[in-house]
Amino acid sequence: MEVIDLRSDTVTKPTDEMRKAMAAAEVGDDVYGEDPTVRKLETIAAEMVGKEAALFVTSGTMGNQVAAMTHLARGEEVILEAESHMFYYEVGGLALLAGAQTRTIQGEKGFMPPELIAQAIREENIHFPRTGLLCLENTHNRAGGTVLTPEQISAMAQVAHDRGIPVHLDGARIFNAATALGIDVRELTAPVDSVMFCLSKGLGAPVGSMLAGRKEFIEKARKNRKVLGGGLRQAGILAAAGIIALEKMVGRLAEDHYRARLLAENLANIPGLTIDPAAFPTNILICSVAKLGISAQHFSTLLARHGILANPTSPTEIRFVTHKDVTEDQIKRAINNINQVVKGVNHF
Ligand code: TLP
Repeated sequence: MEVIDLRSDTVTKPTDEMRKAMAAAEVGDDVYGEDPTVRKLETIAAEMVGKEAALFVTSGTMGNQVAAMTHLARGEEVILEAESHMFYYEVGGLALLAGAQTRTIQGEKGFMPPELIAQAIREENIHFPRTGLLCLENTHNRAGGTVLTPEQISAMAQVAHDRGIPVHLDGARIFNAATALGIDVRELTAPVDSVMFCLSKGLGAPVGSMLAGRKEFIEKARKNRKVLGGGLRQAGILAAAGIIALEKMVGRLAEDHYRARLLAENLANIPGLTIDPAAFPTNILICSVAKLGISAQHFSTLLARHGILANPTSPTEIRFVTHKDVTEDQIKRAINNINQVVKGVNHF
């Protein structure tokens, strides 16, 4: 049976060009700063997001956590959106690794009203922790790949900067955001102090993410990466694929968005499923199965029997993610199979 994997863009496999570049990569010991391919990737990455320096890390989670460890002193408070990846999906790393206390704000599609951020920032008081960091996420995963505009990012960052608080951007899918807006990614990264973005999601590299920021910040971050066991040796093998991800794969993300739109519009026509296609501007869709009268987990199991893989994100919602390894034809077959599953559930 053909399997169409819509669980995540993390499932993408490296391209042939990446595999060839990996095999041919010039390497050295990166802990000594001697891997030319890693250095090249870090230079390209920093340039692309308009920052002084960048650091290759093994995963998005590591990039975010290293950023938090580098910005924060232990016992400080970090402000972040209530559904953000750093709060929701990073295994409590902010508490465990950065020793930080979290203060969440319920946002709207990832946007936190600046006045709520201002209210959450702590005054000086002997009882209070110091607010040490504001984190943003673009695109916002749990909101369904929603996009923050440069104006929204600036408005949020400004409130923190006015009080001397740095801003970190979880930009795991920042190139999806820039693609959806039709702007240079630097417009989205200029207002923040540090940004993490992933090579191994829609961009197709097998492993790795980048953390970018000012030179001194990245030097400190390099040491924090080492603490976590992330000081890699001949990592040029991985960086070689990352370079292709940045140079060749950004331009095709619009295809993933187009396919997500096609899928969303068709799901919207299936009675029993609820989705507003206009709410999902990039490659992530969240669809409610509440009207079907079965749990999202059960629906996911039924889909898997028809070769469609998709993850539940709540008891009533299921997430579909498009990516380079799912063709337009496969999306059409997925629509057909999803329809069959819904018809099988009951009167739908
Ligand atoms: N997200 C994964 C899962 O962890 C949920 C996915 O399948 O979407 N920031 C954001 C916004 C992310 O979506 C992710 C991964 C990360 C950070 C972490 O990246 P990795 O998986 O490389 O640690």
